[in-house]
Order: sequence, then structure tokens, then C-alpha cells
Amino acid sequence: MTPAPVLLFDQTDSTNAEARRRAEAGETGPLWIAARRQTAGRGRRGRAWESDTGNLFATLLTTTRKPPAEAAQVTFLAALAVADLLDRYAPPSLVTIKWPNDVMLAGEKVAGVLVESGVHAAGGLWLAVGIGVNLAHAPAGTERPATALAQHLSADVPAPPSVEVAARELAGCFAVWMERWETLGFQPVLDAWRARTLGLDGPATARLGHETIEGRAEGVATDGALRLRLADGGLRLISAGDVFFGEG
Ligand code: BT5
Repeated sequence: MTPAPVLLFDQTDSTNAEARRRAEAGETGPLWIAARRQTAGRGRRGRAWESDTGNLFATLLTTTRKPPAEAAQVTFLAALAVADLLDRYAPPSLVTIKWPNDVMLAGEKVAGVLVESGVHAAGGLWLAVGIGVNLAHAPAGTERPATALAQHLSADVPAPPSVEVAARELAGCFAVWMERWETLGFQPVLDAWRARTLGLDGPATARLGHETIEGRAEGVATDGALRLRLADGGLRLISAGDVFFGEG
């Protein structure tokens, strides 16, 4: 599958917001919208994404005929694509995924994924698959520690890729997973994702709005939802929320 073209802006509010505006104006993509800087980069649930120059901010605008429940699987493709990109520059053993959408480098967050969607007036579901990767620097003072690719380069790699190169390579890595997903279905994607994801079989705490649920992760269901075993023996399937893995 040919990677979608990349449009690189010097600055925008948020590449996801730009993708949404274009989708609402009828654009279907596929198109990657990237920016060197975002003035209003966003994470999930209204949180902010630190977006200073030097890091990668990119959103794939695309349109699918898949039902919304299946379309949500793109978040897994995005995490795998970022992991493959990082493997080229950092020791692959340091690159892991944290359910559902964080990519970690040496145990600290290096990238996040934010998928938004809506219905085109002419039919079909648009998807905005937003990806932020800390190439050059990591913000200080985040709730959980953050890192950047520049801090963990492989011995033979002198510098992280430029934003242009990283955007192009990310588009290529994503296209590979998109093709597997479209031709083989979700199972092989989920298997590859599971192989890179840590913490799926230990203590975990899920925060869902105001509710906090303690339990033990027991892997993921066939749709990628986290299986959380509760103290009373019950099982909760968590498909969205913040989950902290490990003790405390
Ligand atoms: C995410 O949200 O991890 C999704 C981030 C998606 C960002 C991309 S950039 C391109 C596109 N355009 C956008 O406007 N967004 C997407 P979440 O899981 O909610 O994590 C957000 C939390 O991570 C924040 O509350 C901070 O604690 C922390 N954080 C903020 N900026 C960070 C950074 N650059 N690196 C690591 N952690 C960060």
C-alpha cells in the first residue's frame, strides 16, 4: 500500500483539529497533516499535548466503510507504526506499548495516539489518527515521566530523524500495518500489538471518569479491550480509560 502523502505546516493549532475541519468540509483523505509546532495540541479527554518545535505532530485523515467499533482498531495500528519507526533509531528492546495507545521508550512515554472520528455528510466514517512523537525533547512536569527519542538513540545513530523524515517514515510504517489490517483482519495486528505490550498480566488500576477500579489485568479481549479481574472475582472489560499498570 502506498503511504498517504504528507502535508507539513510550520504551525497549526492541532493537526487533529485541522483534520477535523477538513473532514467536516468534505475532504476524505487519505492525507497526513503534520506540523512543526502546535499551539493547542491535545491529548485524550481534553488534556493538553506539549507541542514544541523539534517533535513530530501528525494526523492521518482517512475515510472508511468499516463500522465504528471496528474502525476504532486503528489506534492499535498507530501504536505499532510508531514502535516500528522508533525501532530504526533506538534499541528495539527499549520500545514497548502501554495499553491502549501509549508508546514507551525505556519505560517512559515517548508518544501518544489520539483517534477522533465523525460521519461524512455524503456517508462513510472519517478518522483522524493523531500521533505525537517526542523526537528531540520531552516535556518536564507531566503526570507520568516522559522521554524523547534523542535520549535513547542506538549506538550507531548520531541523531533522531528530522520532522520531515520522521513524518514520511511514520506514514510508511503506518501503511504497512493498514495493509495487513485490511487484508488479514484485526487478529494479526492484535497479536503483534500484544507481543510489544507490557503489563497485561499484573496489577492494574483503571480510572473511568470518577470511578477507580483496582484489579489484575488478564490480557485483552479479541477487540482489544483490557480484561480486568476484580477482587470479588468479577471481570470488567475496559475499552477506554486511563490505566496504571503495576503496584501503586
Ligand atoms: C495522548 O493523550 O497520549 C494522545 C496524544 C496525541 C498527540 C497528537 S500530536 C498530533 C495530534 N494533534 C493533536 O492535537 N493531538 C495529536 P493522553 O493519553 O491523554 O496523554 C496526555 C498526557 O500526557 C498529558 O496529560 C500529560 O501528562 C502527558 N503529556 C503531554 N505532552 C506530552 C508529551 N509531549 N510527551 C509525553 N507526555 C506528554
